Amino acid sequence: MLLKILVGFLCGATAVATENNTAHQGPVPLLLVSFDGFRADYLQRFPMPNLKLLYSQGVLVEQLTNVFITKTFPNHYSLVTGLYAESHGILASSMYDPVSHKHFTTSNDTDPMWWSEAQPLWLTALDSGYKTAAMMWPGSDVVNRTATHFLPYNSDVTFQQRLGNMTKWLLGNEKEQGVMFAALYWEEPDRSGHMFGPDNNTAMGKALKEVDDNIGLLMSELNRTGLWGRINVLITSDHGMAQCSADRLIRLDDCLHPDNYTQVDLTPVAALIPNKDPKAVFDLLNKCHPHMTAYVKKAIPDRLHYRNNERIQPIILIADEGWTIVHRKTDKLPRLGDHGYDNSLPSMHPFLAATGPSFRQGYRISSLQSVDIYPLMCHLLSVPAQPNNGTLTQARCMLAAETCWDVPLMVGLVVGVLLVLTTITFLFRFLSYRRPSGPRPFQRLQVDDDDDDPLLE
Ligand SMILES: *[C@@H]1O[C@H](CO)[C@@H](O)[C@H](O)[C@H]1NC(C)=O
Ligand SMILES: *[C@@H]1O[C@H](CO)[C@@H](O)[C@H](O)[C@H]1NC(C)=O
Ligand SMILES: *[C@@H]1O[C@H](CO)[C@@H](O)[C@H](O)[C@H]1NC(C)=O
Ligand SMILES: *[C@@H]1O[C@H](CO)[C@@H](O)[C@H](O)[C@H]1NC(C)=O
Ligand SMILES: *[C@@H]1O[C@H](CO)[C@@H](O)[C@H](O)[C@H]1NC(C)=O
Ligand SMILES: *[C@@H]1O[C@H](CO)[C@@H](O)[C@H](O)[C@H]1NC(C)=O
Ligand SMILES: *[C@@H]1O[C@H](CO)[C@@H](O)[C@H](O)[C@H]1NC(C)=O
Ligand SMILES: CC(=O)N[C@H]1CO[C@H](CO)[C@@H](O)[C@@H]1O
Ligand SMILES: [Zn+2]
Repeated sequence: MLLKILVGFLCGATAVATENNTAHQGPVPLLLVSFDGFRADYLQRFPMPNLKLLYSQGVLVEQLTNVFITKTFPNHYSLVTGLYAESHGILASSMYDPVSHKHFTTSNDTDPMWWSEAQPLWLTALDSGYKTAAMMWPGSDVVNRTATHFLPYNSDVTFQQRLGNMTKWLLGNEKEQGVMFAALYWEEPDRSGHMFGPDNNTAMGKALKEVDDNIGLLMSELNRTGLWGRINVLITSDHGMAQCSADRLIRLDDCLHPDNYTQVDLTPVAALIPNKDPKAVFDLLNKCHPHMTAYVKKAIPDRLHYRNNERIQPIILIADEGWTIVHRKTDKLPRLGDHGYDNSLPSMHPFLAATGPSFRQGYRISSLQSVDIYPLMCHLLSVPAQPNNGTLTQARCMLAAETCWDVPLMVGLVVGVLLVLTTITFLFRFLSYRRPSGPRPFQRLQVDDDDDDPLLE
């Protein structure tokens, strides 16, 4: 009976909340911004006033579980395809393709064959008849097919210049319609994280102040041009950053002469091709160091989703958090901060902030899979999603037009209300029992009308 009243009350609340559904107004432009290497806990460690203002008017996802390996290129392609690295084909910053015998590096990345195992959202949205733009996003300057607007990668182009061009593309002009989907990339705080290490508060404080200033610039530029509040904005990142140390080096040459394998990638995830006797090579690497795990390709754990692709080499070595793989005794620590490690590590996780007419205001969720952002973006743009590894199940809770119960909160509420009502009932019965006029047998307290309650089935 009590449950029925409660359910009735909740349904009423649902109806009120969904009354002003803006879905019929059609999609609004979407701007996706990535600040490379923005570790989730920077948000707690540094002030970030502009970013806080942005998500206070929208949604914050405190941690994104990104994809393995936790490097820039794989994760940026996952954000715009919703696929794990094994399914989109961008598996690392250094790759070798055994079919074409080609080599990929981040500075030689424009051969379309590397990118053609998946289709990024700026192309899918183009096929839906929209104009799109991709500014310096990995894969955006691939030669045989691009977004409507892009610029070839050039780290000398400032954030302000990237933003200025992007705003122009979003606005459009008499001749050219504005873009519906825009992706914007910026190198910080990744660059500072590598150089100084994420634990250096002085250096990271400075880098994050600059990032926050850039977010302020973005908000004021969108405001100035009348776009703020009319478009949806997502601010996110590809991965976090771990502190490295000269005391945490793994020297491969101590275990095995480098003549025994061909190296495709080195740290923190090494990709190696044994030259001969794969078993002997693997055994030596397997017992090489307590802070490094070796896998033959077929034994790479399912949860990493990093096995089913030609471009994954026969042996991979995964260093523990904060450890660096090098070759010789004389090799120095290459970077004070690094990423690429296991994607279950919180230090590898980025965040997501969202604001705009489609999003709830002042809402928070603790975590989301980064592959879920793609189906969310397709939903926002009403673009048919390509096959992907994400779902809308959790991400839809971020949307203003969706009703989505926070399960722990609702369970707490239901239990709380039941407790209060039960207490009142008992008190009432107890008091009437004590009244000399009508004492009642205690058995009457047992509730017997719950036979047809759907919630109890
Ligand atoms: C619904 O939203 C629109 C636009 O935000 C607003 O103009 C209108 O007053 C709202 N309607 C109700 C019933 O709240
Ligand atoms: C870039 O990679 C292609 C293969 O994809 C190769 O043919 C070419 O030589 C490489 N260029 C440089 C400068 O390494
Ligand atoms: C671009 O190149 C890829 C790989 O070579 C190919 O699969 C794809 O069809 C090409 N696309 C266009 C539009 O030419
Ligand atoms: C667009 O970027 C170029 C650099 O490629 C820069 O010179 C130009 O000023 C930018 N445009 C705007 C409007 O900011
Ligand atoms: C932190 O970074 C600053 C540069 O911003 C540098 O001067 C300082 O030595 C670094 N501190 C440590 C402990 O590495
Ligand atoms: C946008 O501009 C208006 C008027 O100048 C100002 O009141 C508002 O705070 C600005 N909003 C943002 C998010 O910058
Ligand atoms: C990810 O999605 C692709 C495309 O639908 C599919 O081929 C692949 O099996 C999926 N991976 C997992 C682990 O479900
Ligand atoms: C296991 C294995 O193949 N070891 C070889 C590694 O390379 C050195 C130097 O070329 C050889 O002497 C080892 O036999
Ligand atoms: Zn990096």
